[in-house]
Amino acid sequence: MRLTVLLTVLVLVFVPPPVLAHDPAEHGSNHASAAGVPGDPNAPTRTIEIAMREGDGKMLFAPNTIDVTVGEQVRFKLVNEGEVEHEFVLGTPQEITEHAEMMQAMPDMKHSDPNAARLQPKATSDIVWKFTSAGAFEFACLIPGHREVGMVGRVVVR
Ligand SMILES: [Cu+2]
Repeated sequence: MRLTVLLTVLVLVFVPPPVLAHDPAEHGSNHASAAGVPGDPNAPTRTIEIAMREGDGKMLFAPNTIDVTVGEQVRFKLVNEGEVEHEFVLGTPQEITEHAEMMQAMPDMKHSDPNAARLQPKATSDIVWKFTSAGAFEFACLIPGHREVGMVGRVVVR
């Protein structure tokens, strides 16, 4: 009896379920984030518009604080209202810091990750993201100098 259960468990663990073959995450970058998973465009989602702006020596996201519940999917509707290029990168504070260091070394690095977008002035872009665990996450513009003058926001998931 125990052996049968064990064998069943082994089969379940080692046979890849074919339904997962079309998981959207597999088509994107493998640069996953602990902040969650790429969203499903066909699933229910809450839209949050976030403007990118600069002026008076500051650069910012508006709003820059967002509250989300665990398991919720969010469509970030990004609008660059500024005069210069900006980006939006979502992740844990540690991921953002590591990414920022990489950007200092390679300022022209382009992102194709599902948790990031780069916008020319007046451009718009959407990121659909599902927050799967509780915690405090960040979104930031990692173009060198931008985060340092305020271009960072916070997502609290609970
Ligand atoms: Cu920026």
